Amino acid sequence: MMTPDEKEFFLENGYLIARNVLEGDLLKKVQDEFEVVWFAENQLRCNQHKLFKYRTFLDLIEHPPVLERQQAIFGNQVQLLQYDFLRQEPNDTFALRAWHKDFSFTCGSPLSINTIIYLDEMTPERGRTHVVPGSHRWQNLPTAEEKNQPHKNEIAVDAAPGDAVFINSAIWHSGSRNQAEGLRRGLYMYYGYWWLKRYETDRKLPWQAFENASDLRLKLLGIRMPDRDIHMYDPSL
Ligand SMILES: O=C(O)CCC(=O)C(=O)O
Repeated sequence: MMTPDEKEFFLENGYLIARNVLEGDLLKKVQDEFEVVWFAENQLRCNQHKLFKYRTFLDLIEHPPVLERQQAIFGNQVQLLQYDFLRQEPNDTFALRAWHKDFSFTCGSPLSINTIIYLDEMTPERGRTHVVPGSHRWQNLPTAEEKNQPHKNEIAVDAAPGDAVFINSAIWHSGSRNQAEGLRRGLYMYYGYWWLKRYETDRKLPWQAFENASDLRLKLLGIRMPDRDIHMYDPSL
């Protein structure tokens, strides 16, 4: 699912755009159910603690075009760290740029990867995601002056509904303001090594996440470890 060229590009630049990660009936189902879940839940903090109640969104954590690309980087050591929705109405008040790293630890290889699956056409008016290629190798965070300004080396992610961007969580990136007519919606699936702490581990995940859960799902949820513990762990397992 991740060709050697794609992997090289990702490791070098810190991001990778993948087309048609969701398509056809599945894309339509996800777009429709996104709205149902968003309004059924309280429209805020729509993360794994809510999404796992819904089969469609639970199943997506194992969706091969997403998971196999994570496995291309993390092997069998992959865990889901966080999962949520973003839904921006037209004419929202988001900043045009808000540069940040999701995870500030500069390392020779990716420790975690955020995956954004877009549900709407990402045009300049809709407020595309921006990344600064190569910035995953930088130690520094954006300064107060840089934080809300376009960056001279930035790249805008053009995407159709169902396309995704995989971003090394240490890359400088930014969302943007929705100045288009329709919604700006995305699924944010954040994976990393099994020995990283998942987000919000102080709260129990919904029981539906564990119903008939496979070994793979339990590993993705950080419940089952690939080995007894991390000591002398063999990454080829
Ligand atoms: O919505 C986007 O384009 C980027 C969101 C973002 O910055 C993030 O997930 O950390």
